[in-house]
Amino acid sequence: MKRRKFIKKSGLSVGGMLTFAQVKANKDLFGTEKQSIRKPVCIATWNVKDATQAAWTVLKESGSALDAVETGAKVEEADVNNQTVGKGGRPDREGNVTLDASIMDHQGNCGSVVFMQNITHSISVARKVMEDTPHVMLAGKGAEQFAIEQGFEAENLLTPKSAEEYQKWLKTSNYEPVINIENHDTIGILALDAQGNLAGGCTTSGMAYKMAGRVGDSPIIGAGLFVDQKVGAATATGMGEEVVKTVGSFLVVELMRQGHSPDKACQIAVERIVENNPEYQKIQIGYIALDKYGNSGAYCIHPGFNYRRFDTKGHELITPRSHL
Ligand code: SD4
Repeated sequence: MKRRKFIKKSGLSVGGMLTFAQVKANKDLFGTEKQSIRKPVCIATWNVKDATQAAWTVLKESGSALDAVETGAKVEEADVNNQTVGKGGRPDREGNVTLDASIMDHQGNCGSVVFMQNITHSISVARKVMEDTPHVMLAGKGAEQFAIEQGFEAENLLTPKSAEEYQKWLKTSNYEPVINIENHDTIGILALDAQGNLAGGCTTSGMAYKMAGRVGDSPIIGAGLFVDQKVGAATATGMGEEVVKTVGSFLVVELMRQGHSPDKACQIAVERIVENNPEYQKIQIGYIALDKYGNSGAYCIHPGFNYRRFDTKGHELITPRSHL
């Protein structure tokens, strides 16, 4: 048998070394095995068990990753005890609750809303923008008007608890974002469904007492969220300005494309922020990532960040490594 033919048939290269193609298919740069695809799976920032469970319920009944992330995000948006997402979110410095959200599917379609008021389910409005408009992003009044036209109900999102805290805050009016506030923050959800499709969603009321009109990373495709079916998906929580400056979630996905594991990709992206920011100890950033094989990872600046994972083996709360 000719040498080249033999190599092709046996799958081995000279000296029994793996061919480049095999290395690419089966291992990342650090030798982690990737060939067995674990699906379905979903992960979410922070310990949002109910939200992740709701997403998982969709996935285990062969629902789509897109439906799963929307369903999961909606749980937190409706929960008035979560003061960082949807109804009950902390307001801006004018006392208005303003929401940012984004969603992205396995075909690279995406939609988002920024600085939207009076509509609880911003993730669903983002999905409508993706599916029913020629645009990617709608802002402020335009987003709200579009939502109402689509049948969403307008309601006051400022709950008595958030209003009371805001009144207390007005006495000092200091803008000092709290690290790991309530250990429960912006919700980013990533899913890989039984069909092998990836999707992601991210929803938030943004940084408490931000300037009116401020938009964070969560609705910015590539910053707070990115999905690439050929590689994986990533989402962010924490100080959005730093995530926007480094196009964080896109960076995490590109690092996975280069062969880094989800953990390592998140680490490098966090370190990019740390290197550029002498004040990094004052902020928290957490990334989570899911590759197309169902492997997940995360990294953050401060301890205290975690993420919830559901897959066919059950669910767990994972505490990632941190820079500090
Ligand atoms: C933002 N990343 O608006 C969001 C908020 C957040 O921890 O995650 N806070 O910047």
